[in-house]
Amino acid sequence: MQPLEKINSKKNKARYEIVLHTLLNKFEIINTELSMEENRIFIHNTSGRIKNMDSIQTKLVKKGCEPGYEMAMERINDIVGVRAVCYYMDDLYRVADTLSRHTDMEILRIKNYMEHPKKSGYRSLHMIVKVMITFSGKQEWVKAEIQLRTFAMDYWAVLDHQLRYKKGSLDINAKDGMEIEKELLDYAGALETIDKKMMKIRDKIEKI
Ligand code: 0O2
Repeated sequence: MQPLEKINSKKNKARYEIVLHTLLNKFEIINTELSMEENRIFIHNTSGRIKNMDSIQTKLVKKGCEPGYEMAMERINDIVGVRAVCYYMDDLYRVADTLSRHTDMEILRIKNYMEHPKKSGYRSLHMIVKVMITFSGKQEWVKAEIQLRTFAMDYWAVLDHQLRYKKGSLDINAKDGMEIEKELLDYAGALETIDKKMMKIRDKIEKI
């Protein structure tokens, strides 16, 4: 078994940087293409990160895996992760569909947390993909995760993520902890309702 530290080799770091930029570039291309077709912008902002070794190790342990290099390659899909925040819920499908037509990318799995939100209330459209890059003169496929969210989904997830550090010390089975989890779930539902209403308003305006 090779040590997990191999993730941080110069070659791997460069490889992941290339994948990150390739995907962020795809978002820009798609935004240009869709705004030409529909006369409006689809993607408001994008971000991306390369997962650090500690997070990879924590995730492997959580999955019950030996924290080695091969295991990370096999089980961790989001070493490279990019996110696009879009305006409306149906924009996420449109962006995903446009991405799926890129021949240098293959969709391995779609996790539709809009249709099936996580029990925390988390909503988003995740795509596990493999991206083809040319690196050191050779073509290779590298796995990555794409997260597509609306503003509302992102707003909830960012606050939830921030609160999570504080929630970490809460006993979610204790009364207070359970109440907080329930409130966050309720607010995720409320934001989903707003997301749907905003889509309706957009359609109404477009008809006028
Ligand atoms: P970070 O900081 O975003 O990197 P799997 O490999 O499919 O078994 P995985 O990768 O945990 O499991 O899959 P999942 O749940 O589809 O995606 C995890 C990512 O989604 C998280 O990444 C978060 O970005 C986001 N996410 C999932 N659930 C929640 C949630 O309840 N609240 C918030 N705020 N975000 C969530 P990481 O690796 O946890 O962290």
